[in-house]
Amino acid sequence: MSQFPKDFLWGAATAAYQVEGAHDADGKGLSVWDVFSHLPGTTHEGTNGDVAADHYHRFKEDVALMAELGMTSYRFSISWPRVLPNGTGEVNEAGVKFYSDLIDELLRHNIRPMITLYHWDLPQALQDKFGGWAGREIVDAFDEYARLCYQRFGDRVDLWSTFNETIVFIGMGYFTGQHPPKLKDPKLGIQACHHVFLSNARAVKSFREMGIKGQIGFVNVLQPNDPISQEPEDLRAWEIAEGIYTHWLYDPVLKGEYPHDMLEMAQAAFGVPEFHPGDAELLKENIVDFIGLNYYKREMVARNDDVQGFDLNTSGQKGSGGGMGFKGLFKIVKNPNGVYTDWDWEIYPEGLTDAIGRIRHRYGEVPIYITENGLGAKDPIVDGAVLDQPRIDYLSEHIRAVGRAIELGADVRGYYPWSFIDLLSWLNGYQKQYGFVYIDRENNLARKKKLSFEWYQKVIRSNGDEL
Ligand code: BGP
Repeated sequence: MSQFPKDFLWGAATAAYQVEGAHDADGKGLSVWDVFSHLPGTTHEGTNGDVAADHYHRFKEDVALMAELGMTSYRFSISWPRVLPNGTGEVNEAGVKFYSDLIDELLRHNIRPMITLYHWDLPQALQDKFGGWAGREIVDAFDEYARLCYQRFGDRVDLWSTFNETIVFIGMGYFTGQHPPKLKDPKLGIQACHHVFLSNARAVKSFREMGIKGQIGFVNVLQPNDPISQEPEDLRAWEIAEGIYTHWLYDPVLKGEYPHDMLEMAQAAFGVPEFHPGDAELLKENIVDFIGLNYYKREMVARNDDVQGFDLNTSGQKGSGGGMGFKGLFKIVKNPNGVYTDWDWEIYPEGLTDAIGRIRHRYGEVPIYITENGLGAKDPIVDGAVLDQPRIDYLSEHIRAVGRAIELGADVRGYYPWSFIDLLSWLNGYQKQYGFVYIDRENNLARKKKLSFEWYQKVIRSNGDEL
């Protein structure tokens, strides 16, 4: 008997910049990623999302494949500059129509849409105008954008999330300089992150004021960190890593306030976040309905006297990255007993059960969706067939881990592997594949079902019994 509830959602996920392509079609404005990815040296071999999977033009074919797969929900994001080319003001009706048609097509196939409002592709116009997330004006701009989406799509869509993985677009955008706007300015980053929390709260408030029928949540990376030893310095480093990766990102949206210890540390070190009158109340009064969890790996953490920066493996050659950490706080080290992907991500399914437990322990019984989970790999092709058995092994172990969390009482309502189809990996190009559907980039982006496609079909049909 399956542990998964009868109405459990079996989905898959994508994000606009990574899948749509059509980066300048039909009146779309530029996003910060359209600009950043064209700067020399920013991404793996200069890859970008100009064409991506061309989902913009082929969404009907893709939705038909989703239906064949048996998906009951699809998580995708809206490209803000596609609907508001300047970030605010004039609406691009052609962009609105694309999403409207996509939603209708999904509903025609009984696939429930889950919309992410922000998956990193900020309108470049707002970056230029007031520094994007660093400017307080972003809170009004995001609210205008969110209201437009609720107004146009809220009659047909009842699952929404405001943000995807703030730790990544703020951390890599403002602390390590690997995403736009390419800054290494922690003070500005902490303030920009505050504006994200305010924007979330305002958009949640608007959602409720407008009476949209449905639920609105926030999507975070779920990354259990474990200390490499029980030495006091490693334990302290681990506490700080947990404070940053988890408490800082989850508390403001689930408790409506910052973790006090971390807030004191940030204010002592940098004098931010700066609160305006009303900020604390806005956060407190608008906590989200659910939390979306993106789980890929855990990290082992140690004291750090030497490493500054995050030298990522973006090639898929094991061991090609370098040190990762913030000097004086913590660093990420390899687990000597761990199993790793070619991108040096630890494969650790039990971490998913544990980390859900940690969330319940800190925040109580909040509804949970697993909004991303998957294996990035260069899939083997044998006689034209894409034999991605390692992905099947990875996903089946992780679905078991979700099942165990449910047995332990967690309110997990859906599972969305990353990704439905092969798409652009932000810094790793098209060689890091995640999809159930392969795209032949040599043959007019033809779609081809992988071995995992058939396997996931069975999983869905059996409601998680056949893994
Ligand atoms: C998450 C993002 C996704 C996706 C995924 C895989 O952080 O929300 O957009 O890219 O990670 O990461 P990567 O493409 O770096 O392997």
